[in-house]
Amino acid sequence: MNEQSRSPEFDVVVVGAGVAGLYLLHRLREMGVTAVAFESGDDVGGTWYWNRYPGARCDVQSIDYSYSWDTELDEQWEWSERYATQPEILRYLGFVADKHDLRRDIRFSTRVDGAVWNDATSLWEIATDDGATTTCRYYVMATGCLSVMKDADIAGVGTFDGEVYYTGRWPHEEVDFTGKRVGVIGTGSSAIQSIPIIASQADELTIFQRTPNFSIPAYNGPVRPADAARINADRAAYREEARWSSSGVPREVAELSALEVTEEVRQERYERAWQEGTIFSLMGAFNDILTNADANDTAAEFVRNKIRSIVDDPVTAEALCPKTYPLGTKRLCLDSGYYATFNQPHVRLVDLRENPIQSITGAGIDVVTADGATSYEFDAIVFATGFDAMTGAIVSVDITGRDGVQLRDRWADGPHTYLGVMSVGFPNLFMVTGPQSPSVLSNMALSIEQHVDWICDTIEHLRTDGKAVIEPTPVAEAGWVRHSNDFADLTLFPQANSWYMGANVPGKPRVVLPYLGGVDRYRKTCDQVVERGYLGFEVSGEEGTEVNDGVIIQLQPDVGIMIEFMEELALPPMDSMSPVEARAFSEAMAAESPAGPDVGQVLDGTLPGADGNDLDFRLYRPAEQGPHPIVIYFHGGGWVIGNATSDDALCRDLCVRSGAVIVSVDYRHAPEARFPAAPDDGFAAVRWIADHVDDFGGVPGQLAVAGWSAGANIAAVVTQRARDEGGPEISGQLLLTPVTDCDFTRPSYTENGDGYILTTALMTWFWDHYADVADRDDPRASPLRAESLAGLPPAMIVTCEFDPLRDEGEAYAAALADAGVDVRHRRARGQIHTSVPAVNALLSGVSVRGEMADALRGFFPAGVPA
Ligand code: N01
Repeated sequence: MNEQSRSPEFDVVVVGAGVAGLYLLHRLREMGVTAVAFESGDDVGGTWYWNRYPGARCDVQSIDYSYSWDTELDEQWEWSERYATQPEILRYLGFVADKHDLRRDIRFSTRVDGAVWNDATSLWEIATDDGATTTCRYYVMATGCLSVMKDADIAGVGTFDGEVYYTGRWPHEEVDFTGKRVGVIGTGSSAIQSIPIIASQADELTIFQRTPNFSIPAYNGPVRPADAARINADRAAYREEARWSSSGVPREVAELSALEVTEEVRQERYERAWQEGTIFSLMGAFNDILTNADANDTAAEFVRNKIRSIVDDPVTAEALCPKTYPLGTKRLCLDSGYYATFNQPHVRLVDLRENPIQSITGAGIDVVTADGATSYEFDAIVFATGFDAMTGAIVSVDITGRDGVQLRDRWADGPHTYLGVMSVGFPNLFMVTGPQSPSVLSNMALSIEQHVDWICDTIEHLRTDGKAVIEPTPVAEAGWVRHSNDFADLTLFPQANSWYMGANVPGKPRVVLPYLGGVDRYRKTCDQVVERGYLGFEVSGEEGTEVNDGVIIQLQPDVGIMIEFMEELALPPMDSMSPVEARAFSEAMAAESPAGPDVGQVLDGTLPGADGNDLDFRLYRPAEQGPHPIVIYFHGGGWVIGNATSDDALCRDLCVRSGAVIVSVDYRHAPEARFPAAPDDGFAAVRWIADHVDDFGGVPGQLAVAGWSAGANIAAVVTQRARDEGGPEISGQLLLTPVTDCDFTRPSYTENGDGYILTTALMTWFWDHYADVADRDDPRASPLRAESLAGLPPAMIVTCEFDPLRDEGEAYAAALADAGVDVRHRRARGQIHTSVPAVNALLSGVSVRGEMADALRGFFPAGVPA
């Protein structure tokens, strides 16, 4: 018998008997695998077992925060309120455990202390606090996202002589604060839920607030008839809609920006969201509350005004108003009378930003004041100071994977997961709703079901395939972490010191912990990983090891969404159109695109082209006082489509960011005017502008060229001609995804030839309209083929990872560098040919455009305002 075929005591060990652990046990039993769950509490419930503080409730409606896997429950269990209390939820979980006889597979009052992967046996060895070791093939951490309390990082903790309570470890026996002086530290969800109830009992209540939170009223009561009617009309359909929604709760998706409606409409929507009383309503009122700081501030100010209208004392009201982070980037709270509690005479707020805690003493809490310290004396102190969220419960166990590596060491700089479900070096270890999965940003009950299903299906797949071990590949994991961070970077979340960022725990790495792409996108991705043969996993069994390496999502998140949207529109390919149709089509698309930023002045005019024809131009002048350097810009469009105004948003953006005048000049188009009409016009325009710098408000000697795609081709050609034909002097060339060569054999044409908007077919169509085959080798068509590139001005070249033109742009950058030209090259990760210019439509291109503007500034070292 070889080591691998040794039988473990259990196929699966589960840690935790909360919402996740219970469903896992059920599924595993149905699959016919042996499983045991270890639970440190003495009953089921997990978070709902421990969080018994007064007022504890769910902040997602109970009709949503409930199991969908047992449809009988819908008939057997009726929630008494919209937001059930902790005791009711605990009863529900107990009911489910009884109904499915799950307790027999749970070892209560047993804590898992350590887990070691044995490479020889391919088994996990699980050590529990009763001294036992249990072996298993698969080890599942169903430990919850908010189960390990954060250490109370306050001086003197432990010295208080009175009663001490932690919201996350509330006693099982009733706590009565009647007649007592109580201090509460913290103003997160736990505090906000418990404070009104503690206030109703205590003689005096003092709340110590470091950072105020946004809270909205729950309007708790019976399930609203409209909600009940909706779910009862077709429960299965409702649940399915929830599975494919972004938060795990069916909701209308907002299509408008908060900034594109009138103040009246905005207020009306916010008021409606406020009245709805759900944590999703306000953030979902418009499509940019969590991505645009100005939009967010309109919602934040709405809530601040509500606080000011509820709280009588203006100083207290202002102290309760959050102002240091965007709404929703710290968990929004749902309350029942929280703000009104501060109108009661025996309730006071201590603002720790003004008077920080000095220490906890035997008698109470001392805070620092301008003239020393003030002491507050208490009979009881409640710590509502939060959790080591999302990673705390996982790394609190000594988990040792391959080669003796500890998970907590591997995650020292933040969690590394694939799909939030597994981590490299820890084979057969699964996490339910782990970091980098939607988890806490969604309806947890639903996300738990999705993860449990995925994990159980994977175990089933391995069994039927005769495989025993699964582990993500480093490439897949790194790709997922990057993708998760890319999503976070599109949002305002990184701006807050929240537990989402790990920022509430001193010393914890600051990274966005939950996945921000939404439940629907995440579910689809998990499904795709499976459909693509467990992409990104290494799977092994007695017959050997199979590696299916790869990255599931490589595009920038917003670029991927845009491509999906375009695919749904099923538009005809441009290369199936005539040039006239293609121009009309592209103009119609441009009309739908968001506008660019305001600039100081926009001026339209004409200037003479190469054959004396008029060329339209549009000039963009910065708001700052001139004169300014001038950048002559050539639009994209494959020499066939576009005009002086078609890249308006990009030109505005470049103008604002670079502080230069941008002159977007048109040129004659093919097929009416074929090669070399376009570069001839470009060169004529540059010469003419150089001769009229003063008229354009420019700085003499500060003239650069720029362009996108075919326009970048013209910019590159013009620069070469200026060098060869006696000027003008060009300070620099900014080439965004340039056409530099007529060679279609480079790998990027094959790798990215289809599916990324600009296709190989379309490039072929452009070239065919533009230039005879015999002309294409001409350096005025293919500037890469110039005899020499020496002596050209500095260049910035941007290429995009998923662009057929990527490799020729990079070849040009390399050739310029070889020729001794000062060249800066940026390959824009996850971008496509058309995405970087999409100003105000795609956020991920912002940093690239920032670098482009920096390069322009660098072309003109003196005289550009910073
Ligand atoms: O914890 P928190 P929580 N000195 O971290 C303060 C979920 N939940 O238990 O923000 C002084 O939100 C800290 O101040 P600051 C829900 O997802 C759900 O309330 O760090 N103050 C903050 O005010 C929620 O988000 C429900 O400046 C200190 C508070 O303590 C999550 O659990 C109900 C401090 C901690 O707030 C966590 O909520 C309850 C110090 N040294 C909770 N250290 C449902 O309804 C910390 N604080 C399902």
